[in-house]
Amino acid sequence: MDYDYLIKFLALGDSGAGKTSFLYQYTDGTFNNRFISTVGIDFREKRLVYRSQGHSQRVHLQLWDTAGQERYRSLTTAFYRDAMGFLLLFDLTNEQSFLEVRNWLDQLRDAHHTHAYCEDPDVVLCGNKCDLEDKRIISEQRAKETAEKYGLLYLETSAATGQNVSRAVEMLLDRVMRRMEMAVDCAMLPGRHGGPKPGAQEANVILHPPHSTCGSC
Ligand SMILES: Nc1nc2c(ncn2[C@@H]2O[C@H](COP(=O)(O)OP(=O)(O)OP(=O)(O)O)[C@@H](O)[C@H]2O)c(=O)[nH]1
Ligand SMILES: [Mg+2]
Repeated sequence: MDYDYLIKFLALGDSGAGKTSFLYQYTDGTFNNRFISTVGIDFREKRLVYRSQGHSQRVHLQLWDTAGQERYRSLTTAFYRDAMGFLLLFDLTNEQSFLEVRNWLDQLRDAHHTHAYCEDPDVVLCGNKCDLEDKRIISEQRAKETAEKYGLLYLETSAATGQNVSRAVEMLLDRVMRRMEMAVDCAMLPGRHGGPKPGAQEANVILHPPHSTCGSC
């Protein structure tokens, strides 16, 4: 194993919003104008180094790409429980895809009680296709208000030009890594299950792919 963390993210949102294009842009730096709708589920991978407070961690990112089409819904929602964070995409030139954001969040919440890592996972909302400014229907203000209402981070992205694509993934990674660090800190508090006894020396924590990333302690 030549990485410190295996992190699983999942992209969701309406068919045509640009999930597959976004992930290809992120992992390969390429973009294809042709629309080949995803059948079921797919994934892409990327290695990166996460730096925080002077430490470097080697991260293996697994990016699950779900089909937006309704007919695959029962298959794709089964993958929600293993994801540590979510990229929720809508198309800035398509009002319906924006209105569906609420439904996608409801489906995420339905999966919460069976979620393997956390009851309240981190979500970055991406208003995609921001390169198509002349076709834009959803204003940045409107999208930001929605993101705020649902407690999501928001970025305008373009899978075509690459604008904010890496930033969206890195923002999500930062949230997830902070959550994990908090979970470890909580576990190490005196008197907590698995933590050092009062008076014990501070332990050296070696971090491996987490089993519990929920930072609410
Ligand atoms: N101009 C522009 N076109 C985009 C962008 N992202 C995706 N597209 C185009 O939009 C279409 C749909 O993109 P996909 O990435 O296949 O959409 P998807 O969300 O994966 O769709 P499903 O697999 O059906 O759920 C394709 O023709 C892409 O080339 C973008 O940021 N800008
Ligand atoms: Mg797709």
